[in-house]
Amino acid sequence: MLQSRARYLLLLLGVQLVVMALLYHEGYRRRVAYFLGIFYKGGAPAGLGGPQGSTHNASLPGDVYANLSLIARPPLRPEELPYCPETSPFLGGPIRVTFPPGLTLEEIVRKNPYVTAGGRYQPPDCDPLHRTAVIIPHRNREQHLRYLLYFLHPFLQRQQLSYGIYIIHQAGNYTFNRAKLLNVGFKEAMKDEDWDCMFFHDVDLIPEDDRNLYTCDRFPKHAAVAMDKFGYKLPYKTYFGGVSALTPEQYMKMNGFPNNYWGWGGEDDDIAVRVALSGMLISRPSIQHGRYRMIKHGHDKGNEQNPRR
Ligand code: UD2
Ligand code: MN
Repeated sequence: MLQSRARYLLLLLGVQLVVMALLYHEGYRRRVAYFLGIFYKGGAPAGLGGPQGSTHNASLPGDVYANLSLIARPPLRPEELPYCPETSPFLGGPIRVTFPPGLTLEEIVRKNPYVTAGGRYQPPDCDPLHRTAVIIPHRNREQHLRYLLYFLHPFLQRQQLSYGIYIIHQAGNYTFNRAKLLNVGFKEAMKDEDWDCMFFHDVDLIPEDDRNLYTCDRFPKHAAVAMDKFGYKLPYKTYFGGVSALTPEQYMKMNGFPNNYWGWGGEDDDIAVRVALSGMLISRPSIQHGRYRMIKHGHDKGNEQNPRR
């Protein structure tokens, strides 16, 4: 009797040791992530409507700032933060895009308290799985820029990315060169940090669904697949304009973008040809997620149609 009791206790001790060894092996952060996972399993945090959320109605576009107040810094040191989950609990699906009148940069700063100088952000509550730089070619589009920043900051924060936004401004009045500005942006951003994904982003395109993830894929990604200006359809199969994303490796493999397209048009098709010539395919989000509104505009001075494209 005594012997079998001792054997039972020994077995219990053994099991305990194995469990402890496993937990140690997985590391502290994974353990915390596991417990947070249990916490989020019952649905997204209250009132949030994440992808598994019980209250979310995917057909109703929501306020892009709705979930941000739920993101808070826990009382942990940075190295103690758990990894961010594979799917962010802060996603809400379709976004309502309306342009607030009289919007100022100060208002955008006020609404995005965790963004630091240079348009940089780290999730305060978890260790991000992705680091994305957004490169925006720009000149004389101050109002469009304000609207884009107003939507893009909370959009990226909902995705729990580490990110930086780079505005690449062409000085002077000489003919505009979008693709060359994108090359400049790539080079400058990579001096700052080892980004794992670069988003090349027109200043006038507002994403309309936060499930359109600003992360890179196995192949160069064309993200702006469904724009209002093209009736929410792809205009043609090899179209690569508007918003696209490459890893630094993909960018190097295709030798970047052309520098010699001055003025409007053609550079996006050239980029698509470079992708194909370097033996890569184009990856795209679904037509439901890759939706964008283009802010209406006329032709810019200094970006006349390029006759030699
Ligand atoms: C289309 C493509 C765009 C590009 C362009 C041809 C869409 C939504 N986008 O844009 O990716 O291939 O054709 O060059 O179809 N910009 C300035 N200031 C200027 C001129 C241009 O900031 O004076 C920037 C800005 O980021 C703008 C982008 O360049 O969004 C493209 O220029 P656009 O918006 O005038 O051309 P669009 O809408 O025909
Ligand atoms: Mn445009």
